[in-house]
Amino acid sequence: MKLYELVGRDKTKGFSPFVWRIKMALAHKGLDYELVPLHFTEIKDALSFADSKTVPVLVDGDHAVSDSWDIACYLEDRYPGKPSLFNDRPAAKLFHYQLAQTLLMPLFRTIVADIFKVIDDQDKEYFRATREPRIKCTIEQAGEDLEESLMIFKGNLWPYSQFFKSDDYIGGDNPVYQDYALYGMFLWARATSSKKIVDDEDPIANWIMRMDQCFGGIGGQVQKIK
Ligand SMILES: N[C@@H](CCC(=O)N[C@@H](CS)C(=O)NCC(=O)O)C(=O)O
Repeated sequence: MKLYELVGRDKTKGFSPFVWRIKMALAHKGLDYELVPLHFTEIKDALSFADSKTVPVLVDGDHAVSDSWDIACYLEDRYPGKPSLFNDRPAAKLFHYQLAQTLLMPLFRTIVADIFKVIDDQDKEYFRATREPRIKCTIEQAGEDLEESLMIFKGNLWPYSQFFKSDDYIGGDNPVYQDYALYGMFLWARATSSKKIVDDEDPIANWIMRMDQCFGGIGGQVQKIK
């Protein structure tokens, strides 16, 4: 299997939140794969074979699957004998989409100036041209004026803080797809930004520590950028 991922100047450090959830899902299923690193500006041409303009793309034999949700479903359906990624697939799908607006978007605005620093020079112009319309200001303005987006992000973390006071994983005793989708977002932030986005005493911090230890610590190996 091959998993296409997004990298910055350091080609060994993939940071896409969408790819990280699939790395965790592959580990959950116990499947081996080879990583193919891509810069932003390489994605379109490199993935035209899969008719995709975004990572992750997974190639498994003759099958090329794009989009993180479709990849998770593909893995579940193709490898039913391996541990299941879902307790409840429709609930996981709803979670997948809820995450995008409630957490990923405000976090993106909070760390976009930091992401800009880690991406490769060849990607900077493309990143600015495509991302500034999304955040409706310049990357530099977002970097200076991040209090509001960080406050929205932290406010939207509230249900998770409540949940992890008493529960170890969204999956119950073991993590499932929703844990990986949420965790991927924190790895994205850790790999690109030095900002503190979760307070130490928040129960989410303990869940992140548990997630860091899963599958030989594949996520835990991601160092907070200085
Ligand atoms: N819906 C997609 C979103 C994936 C996505 O947005 N990936 C970003 C990297 S984090 C990407 O490949 N962007 C390419 C670009 O902006 O040109 C999924 O869940 O797989």
